[in-house]
Amino acid sequence: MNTKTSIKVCTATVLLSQTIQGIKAQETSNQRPNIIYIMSDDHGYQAMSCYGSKINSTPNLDRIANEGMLFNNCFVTNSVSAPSRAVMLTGKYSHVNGQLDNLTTFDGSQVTFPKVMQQNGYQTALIGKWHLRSRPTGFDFWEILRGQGEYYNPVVISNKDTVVRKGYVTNILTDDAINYIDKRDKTKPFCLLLLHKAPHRNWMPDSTYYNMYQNPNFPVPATYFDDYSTRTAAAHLQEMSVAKDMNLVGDLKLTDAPNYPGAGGLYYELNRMSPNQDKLFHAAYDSITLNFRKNNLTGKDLALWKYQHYIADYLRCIASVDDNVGRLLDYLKTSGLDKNTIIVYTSDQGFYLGEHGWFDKRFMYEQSLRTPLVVKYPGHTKAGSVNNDFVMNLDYAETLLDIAGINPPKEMQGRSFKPLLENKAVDDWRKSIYYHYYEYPSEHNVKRHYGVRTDRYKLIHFYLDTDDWELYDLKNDSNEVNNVYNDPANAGVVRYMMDELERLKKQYGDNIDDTLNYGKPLIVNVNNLAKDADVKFKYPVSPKYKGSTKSPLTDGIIHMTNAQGFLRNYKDWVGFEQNDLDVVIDLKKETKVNKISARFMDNPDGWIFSPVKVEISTSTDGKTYTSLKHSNDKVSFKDNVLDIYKASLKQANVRYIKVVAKNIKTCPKGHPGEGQPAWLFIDEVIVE
Ligand SMILES: [Ca+2]
Ligand SMILES: [Ca+2]
Repeated sequence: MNTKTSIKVCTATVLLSQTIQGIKAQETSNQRPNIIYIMSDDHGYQAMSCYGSKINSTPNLDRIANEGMLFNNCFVTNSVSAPSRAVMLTGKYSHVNGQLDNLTTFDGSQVTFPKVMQQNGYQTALIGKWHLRSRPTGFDFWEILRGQGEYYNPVVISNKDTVVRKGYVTNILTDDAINYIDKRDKTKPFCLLLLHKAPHRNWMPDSTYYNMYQNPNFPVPATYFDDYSTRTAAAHLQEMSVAKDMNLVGDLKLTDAPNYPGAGGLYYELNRMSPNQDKLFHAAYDSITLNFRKNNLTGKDLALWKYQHYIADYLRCIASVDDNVGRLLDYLKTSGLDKNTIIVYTSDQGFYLGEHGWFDKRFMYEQSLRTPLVVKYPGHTKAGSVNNDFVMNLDYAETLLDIAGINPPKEMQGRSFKPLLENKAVDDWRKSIYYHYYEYPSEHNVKRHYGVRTDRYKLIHFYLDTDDWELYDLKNDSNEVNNVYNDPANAGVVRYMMDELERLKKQYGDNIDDTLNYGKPLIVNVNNLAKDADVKFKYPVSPKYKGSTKSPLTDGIIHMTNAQGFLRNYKDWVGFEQNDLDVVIDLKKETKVNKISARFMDNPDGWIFSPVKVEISTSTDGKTYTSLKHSNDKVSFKDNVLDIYKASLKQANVRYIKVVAKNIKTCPKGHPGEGQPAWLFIDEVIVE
């Protein structure tokens, strides 16, 4: 062999080995697929055509199902935004990851699936609604919406800056997702979380869709006028009724009443709009408003009008999500990425679209317990598959890690459903699911509860300030209108479900007794000498917040905050819309008094402000009043301030007590409700 040949052979070998290595590298990256996890906010499965929607069509979301798998029984562990997001990231129940409700701050130091992916060579990105308060961890790139996010010209926060972006939120987030994928490091697989704000309340559509669903006439759910006759207290006391709690201006966008209580929900968005966006909005909604005023609807007709217009806006927001998902799918196809990219589409929970007369979520009933889930897993899932196994948002972390070829951390509490995606039967798959909801007292007033669901039955326990059980036979009562817990015929079923509940509580380490102590007492009884006094207000109390007892200002019940910093339930407080508090309390006879205190709420997020001035005075004849010196203690909680004015008297003889508190009148400059009516809230004048 001469030298020349030898060199040639040698070069060929090097070339060959380089080529093999190249193929290997390519194969490795082929085996490690890209992941795009798309989650919208509050998208109920009833509004997806692949789930048999009777009210809309979602051709692009259906594409994911048609090319992949649709899950008929995907459940969440705690049906509300921030907790659901924390479960998705950590693969752990709320009582383990600490995010019990929307008000706590997520502990970002804990293990999440994006972090584990990052440590295993994935580039990770987060775009959209975060809602966990703490800064995102585990992402190479992130940009999030502020708080709940805005529909128009949203504020977008990233690790670099905070900017107001021009345009409509769903379009912006999709643009950014495509832009991210386009500019990513192409040597590594990526995992992108694209978290849409839509179709969250107050359902502001993109102007492109304003003309969809004109004169809406959607089928009305069979339970829209549900009277909850077999249900326990929780269903009766909720505040998420379309007829009662949905705001005609803030939610349903009547354009002629900017001072209507609750209008702020709408004006917050309108005030963000450019003149042209505002013009387009009014062009669409002014005529709806005119028609509404002309018809003067009341009772059932009004309730139905509200349903129709709620659903129309909700679906307009979803049309925009659907089109944008289509745009992303088209981009993946054009770029060839579709062959090795998993697409997940889901929602953070389900949503009531008029079932039981409701909007919102929270309850363990089907519409909010179940969430849509469609997954495209190219090369692994038979196109158009349907799965009926019980999967949960608890499983997402482990499933995605499994798909990426990474062993999930042992501490995660779900289970990978990759075998289900591969159309394999799994004999020991779970046959029941465990649920636990905590956010109470809070918005929508849904009591705390936990429960278990099997394919046939659902057992729910409402607790904390109540002790109520409900049982549903889902086979014979799919609408969940017959609570059969007390039917002796079901004693055996109840026993079986109780056992199953105990088993799951143990399995997931949920000690309910511990979580009972999670909040401080919600109400406290105090000795109030004014308990039987006559109370006269100079200016009217708002009919919306007039307290929940006969004489709320002097009933001896004061409201404490729980660990969430909530001084609510608002309904227990006495509220004044723009009015001052000017009250005379007549003890009906001269009484020795040592101390008088007045407790106010300061919660500017709820448009409730501390009084600008307080005067406490006493009298023996009801004519001549002596003004008292008082102290002012402000007690801060997470989101609320309790503002207590206290005057000491030292055994003075008193018959009449006058408390005057000046309302700030309008929300101050820079507040989202700038110029709108401000509220004054008081819960007790304590006379000791
Ligand atoms: Ca949500
Ligand atoms: Ca009270």
